[in-house]
Amino acid sequence: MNAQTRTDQLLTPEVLAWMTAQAAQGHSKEEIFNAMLAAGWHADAAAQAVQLTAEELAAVVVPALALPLTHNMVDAGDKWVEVLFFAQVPNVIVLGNLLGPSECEALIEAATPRLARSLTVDAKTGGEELNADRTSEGMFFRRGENPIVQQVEARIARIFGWPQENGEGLQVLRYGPGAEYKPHYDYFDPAEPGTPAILQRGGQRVATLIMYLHEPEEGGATVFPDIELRVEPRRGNAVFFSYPQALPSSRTLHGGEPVIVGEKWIATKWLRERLFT
Ligand code: PD2
Ligand code: ZN
Repeated sequence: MNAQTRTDQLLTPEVLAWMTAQAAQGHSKEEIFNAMLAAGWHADAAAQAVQLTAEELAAVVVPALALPLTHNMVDAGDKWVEVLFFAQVPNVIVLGNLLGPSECEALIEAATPRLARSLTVDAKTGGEELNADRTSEGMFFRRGENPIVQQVEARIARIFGWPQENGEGLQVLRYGPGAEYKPHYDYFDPAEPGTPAILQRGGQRVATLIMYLHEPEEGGATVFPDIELRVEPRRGNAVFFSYPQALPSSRTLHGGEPVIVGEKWIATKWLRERLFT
């Protein structure tokens, strides 16, 4: 890119041509975005440009409901799962009966001895840090770690048409009274210095599935402030949402409200663009 495009921050034909060529060479939108940052673009302008060209150059493929609906149910192979809520943009789907009670119990039992105060990925370094916005305890299963995990991962892959290999290991979280997860985005912020290192392992997160393993007596809803959606935690149910671009305009800001009475347990599956190792 030449100096002029850097300083006026406009999507000139030259910039579009450069972006088209980058995409044709197989560079991801994150790589194009990072190259633009390195060339002196402001993060907002680069994000806007990447968003526009992503639509023009190629449809961004993200996980989505991949099975036909029959009376609001999908045949997930080993069980029927109910679609309780569906929004197209952002794509948010609430599923009923994704997990059976014994699957929820088995996941809780296997996770319990391994719980530790939750960490989040530190966007500055790519490492992990204690986060005051997240007052739960958690653990990660390895992908395919045990038969229940395998069964759940296979079901998720079928329903959302996304390779199991592109998924992170299942994370189980336990929230006691007062514990919450303040509103955030699940994608890695492209403007943070630690993000390129994180993206080396499977690219961006493109979708989240939060499965409720145990419902509190009061509190603990998952909320999406931008779309005024509130999902009550019900054992066996789940909420899915995708974010084709790592931008606030994805409107996937979401949080876990404080638990008031009882315990809330969830299992979260984050889906990446590519093979997650
Ligand atoms: O527990 C929740 O409701 C919740 C809210 C926001 C979980 C997550 N994010 C997550 O696991 O990313
Ligand atoms: Zn989240």
